[in-house]
Amino acid sequence: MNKFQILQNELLDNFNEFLRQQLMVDVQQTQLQEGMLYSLMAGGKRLRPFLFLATLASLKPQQKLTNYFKVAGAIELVHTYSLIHDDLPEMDNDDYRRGRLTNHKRFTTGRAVLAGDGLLTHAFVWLTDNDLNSKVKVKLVKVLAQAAGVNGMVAGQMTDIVQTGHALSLEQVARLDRQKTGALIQASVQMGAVCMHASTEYWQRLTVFAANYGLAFQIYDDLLDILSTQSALGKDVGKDQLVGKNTYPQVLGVTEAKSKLQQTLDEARLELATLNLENSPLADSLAYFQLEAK
Ligand code: GRG
Repeated sequence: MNKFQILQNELLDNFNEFLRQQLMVDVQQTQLQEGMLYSLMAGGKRLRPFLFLATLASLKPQQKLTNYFKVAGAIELVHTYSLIHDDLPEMDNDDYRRGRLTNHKRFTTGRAVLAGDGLLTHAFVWLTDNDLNSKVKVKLVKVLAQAAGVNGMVAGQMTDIVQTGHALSLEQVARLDRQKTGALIQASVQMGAVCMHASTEYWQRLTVFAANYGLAFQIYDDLLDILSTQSALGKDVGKDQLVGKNTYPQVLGVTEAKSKLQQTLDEARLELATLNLENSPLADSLAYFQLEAK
């Protein structure tokens, strides 16, 4: 097991239990609580909160990591809201996520919109209702709101829904991915840097690491999508069959997208090595990206 996996092993059950208990205490309206819990406890990987916790662990905090669960939880609340809204009929119109009915299929669209609204809003309660100092809390609010908001995830989602079916250039795809998926991943690492009062150099290098991580995450997700389709079809998926998807593999082709992924991971690793963090839990989080067997 690597250091990132050890961290997950030690804290994942605890963190999941924290999320459930805290939400049950905080959300008094029964149907709202039910809708929020349905998606929050649906078996997500908790990648973003654990990137945040791994950043803390790598920088050796004085406090226990469990003291940061509300901040880690806030990131997961925002992520979960984005998935519920992304699945809605007027967005991606998905019936299933994580192997079960999407929130709107289970509860109606109105209730799903409100569960998402509740999760997004409540994230900022958790960010501020904790024992961290006020300056740190203000910075956390700013980093998360900017990543999730009008020049981050919401902007990426807007581009995505209006551009589907229109071919984008590589630069446009990169921008879309950076906003839609990368911004929240980047914020997760930055929020760890904020909590640890990181110097400018650490902040900048961790930001570059996280930007590369976010990009790798999206390319990897798109590649897995194609590679699983290929193995189901028993043949290669050609570039022309990917049209309208606006992904790296569509623009670059599968082979080029794989080397772009590798290059992105190398760049991420280099930033951490410069900070002497090459053997940290954060560096080990890069082991998530495994294409060899696929
Ligand atoms: C509705 C404002 C708004 C934004 C939605 C995140 C997002 C923006 C859409 C999701 C679309 C999607 C499936 C993108 C691929 C990458 C991605 C974010 C996958 C889901 O994240 P995981 O794999 O999910 O971390 P789990 O289920 O593990 O939490």
